Amino acid sequence: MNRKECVRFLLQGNPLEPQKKQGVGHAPLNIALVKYWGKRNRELNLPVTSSFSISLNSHTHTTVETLPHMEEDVVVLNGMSIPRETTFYQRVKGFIDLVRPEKMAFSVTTINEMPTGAGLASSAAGFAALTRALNDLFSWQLSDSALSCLARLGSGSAARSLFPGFVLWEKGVREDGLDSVAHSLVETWPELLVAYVPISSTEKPISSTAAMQRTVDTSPLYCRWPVEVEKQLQEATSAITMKEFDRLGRVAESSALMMHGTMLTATPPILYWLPETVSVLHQAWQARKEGFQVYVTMDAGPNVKLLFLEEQKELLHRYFPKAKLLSPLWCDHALSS
Ligand code: 2P0
Repeated sequence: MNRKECVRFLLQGNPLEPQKKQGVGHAPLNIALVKYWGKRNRELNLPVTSSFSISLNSHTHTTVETLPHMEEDVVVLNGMSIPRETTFYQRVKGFIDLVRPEKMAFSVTTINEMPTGAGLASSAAGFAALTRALNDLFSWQLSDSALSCLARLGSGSAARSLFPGFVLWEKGVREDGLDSVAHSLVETWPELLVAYVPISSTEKPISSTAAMQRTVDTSPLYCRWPVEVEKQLQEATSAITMKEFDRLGRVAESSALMMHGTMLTATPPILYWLPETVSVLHQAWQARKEGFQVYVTMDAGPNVKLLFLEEQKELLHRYFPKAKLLSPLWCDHALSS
């Protein structure tokens, strides 16, 4: 099954034309605690392993409208019109092509609550919000699982940004990927906090899509990745059920370091870290020795995210003066509107 066939299957019995002039959708950022790194099917963004994230109370808001007298889509991000030659424009257009009625152009207007300069701008929240906006515009009656499947076709990690709280994206086993969808866990943990240390917001030297592919294709360590992720997923969910913060922190930190380890051993090697990334890691390990139970995670970039408990919140700025707090999102009524 290719992307178009997959979408046709998901939309069976649903309107194939917009039912109103404008659709809106909202979706939260998410940070993976057990990372997604590697695809078993590149066209459908089917992952090699399941992954596990926490959604954050910082949203992307998207509005989609039909453009009756125009031939080309218009894409606006944070008030700036995006040129059609950019990868961003082409990815948005490519996603709309999957559901586009013949000769219909759209405008897509997106606002990120998180400033783009923070280096946390995410395709996950972007494609999840766009999926919800299209769902609204076309008045589809799709389940959250079907929406997660659809969002995944835009960007893998978008499958997780449809949901609040702790979210598990099941890798699935089907070739068509219809079982590769995410869902929230019932457990919440309101005392768990997240922060990030901004280090650089310049464009990545290599996209995460390309970096994970190179890692799968060339890292001699990658064969170990699926085995370790399986153990990490068990450990993370068990730590959450038992409310054992150190266990959760250790597994999240280990997942991030292992992911960067596989990249470092790719050919040519991939290193997103900057000198300051290493300094923040050392600061976190020193802070732990001194009693601040703080753990780090990093994505495909140099910025460091921190995990810690509310009861130690006052230690955050003592150890990390530049850190900015990001509250997790435990439930969000706006998401299902
Ligand atoms: C994650 N990342 O689990 C991992 C950890 C970055 C590091 O998912 O090719 O933008 O669109 O499926 O989802 C970023 O990769 O990649 C990502 P595509 P995506 O959050």
